[in-house]
Amino acid sequence: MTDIEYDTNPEALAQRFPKDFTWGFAASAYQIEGAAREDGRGPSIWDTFSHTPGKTANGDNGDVACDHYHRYRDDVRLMAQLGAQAYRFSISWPRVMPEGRGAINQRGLDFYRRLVDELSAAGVEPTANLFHWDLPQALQDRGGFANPEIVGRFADFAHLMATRLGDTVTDWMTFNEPAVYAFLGHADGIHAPGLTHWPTAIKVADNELRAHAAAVDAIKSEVPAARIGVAVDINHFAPATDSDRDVHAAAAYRATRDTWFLDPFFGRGYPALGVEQHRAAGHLEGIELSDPPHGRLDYLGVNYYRQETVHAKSDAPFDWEVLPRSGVELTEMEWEVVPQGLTLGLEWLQREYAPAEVVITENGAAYPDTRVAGGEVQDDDRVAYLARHIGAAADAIAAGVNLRGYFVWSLMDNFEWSLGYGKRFGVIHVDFEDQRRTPKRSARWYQRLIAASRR
Ligand code: IFM
Repeated sequence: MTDIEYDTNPEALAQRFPKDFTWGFAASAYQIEGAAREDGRGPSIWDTFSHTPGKTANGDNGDVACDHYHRYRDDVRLMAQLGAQAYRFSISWPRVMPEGRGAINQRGLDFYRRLVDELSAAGVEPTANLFHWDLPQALQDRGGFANPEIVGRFADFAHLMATRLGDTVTDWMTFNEPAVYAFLGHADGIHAPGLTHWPTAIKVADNELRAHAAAVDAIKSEVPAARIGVAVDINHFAPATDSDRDVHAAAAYRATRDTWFLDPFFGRGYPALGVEQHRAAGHLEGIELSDPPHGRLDYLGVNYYRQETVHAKSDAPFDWEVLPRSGVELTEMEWEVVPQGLTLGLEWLQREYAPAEVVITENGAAYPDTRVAGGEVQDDDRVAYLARHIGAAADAIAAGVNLRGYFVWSLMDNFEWSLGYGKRFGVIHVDFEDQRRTPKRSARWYQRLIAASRR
């Protein structure tokens, strides 16, 4: 795919978006909050996983992270100074329900109340995400998302949060990247809870879809005007060559991963190609699949980062690998930078599913951030990445996609899961020794774009 040049001038770029387009910042609880054992918070599966030797780079964990639990006021102030119109945060389930069911932790609820009040006072619209992977350990001990009882538990949690925050929060997300949670955590074993059993991963995915539907009912029963979405991670799947094998492998990869969630969310049940591939690979052993309920999405959240180039090793199901294509620019994650993949992905979603609205709920990049001048990180690579992807988003709007908002990932450098603190995605630099926050050049660039969008 040939890359397209985009204007990196933020003022020019802003003019390509409708005036009521929303520009925001995104983060998640375990990655930034810290205060892991404070004020009655219970342990999550990420506490367990990150404290298990060998599971994360350098043994890093989220015990302190960005200490956002104590510094949220300063973080909101900084975000507001940068012009944020919206902020997407997640709620730590074990902070508000330490065991995931039963007893409620008022001090945990108070934290989120203070956070949304602070955001409102600063004129920043909150988007509350219910699940960004930090399941209460006590629920994992009962089988976690593989146990169907989770559906009711999740609905109870959603209902609790709707009753406590629904007067202020209109925009909700049920799950962030349900495929990553199900498959990286239960089949690949590289995320919490660290399991490597495909049939379990399939059950987890199924219960996520059912829990989503139950949570929609629970939230809407309290907050009828709520706008509820989900964030799926959609990469651009490209066959390594034009061979039938590679083309088929790329299609099969998409059907077993992205459309495995998208089709049910849009009321179509599981995709036939995905079922065929999972079944042939033995992933459905002992499972009677039935189609989950319609997701009734008010908007579809899209997390886009990269192209994934799929090489078939044979014709066998799941016998493929994703390797960077030679000559393609990479981020520090070794992710292929292909902005046009975002345009194509958004156009495909519009054609295929016609979502009511689309919001880019994450987009951003990790870079080493070693160039510093005048105390500010000169992250020209991140500026170029953002400019090209925001340009690609504007192309999608021009092509008819009903895109309503964009959240940069991430507000600040944070705990990048099994990769620890080494991979920095923030537009705000965090010094993890003293917790000092310093906006990078990319934050200043984004600030100019948001300011220009208001003119
Ligand atoms: O940091 C993660 C985030 O938690 C989910 N989406 C991808 C980001 C970068 O890997």
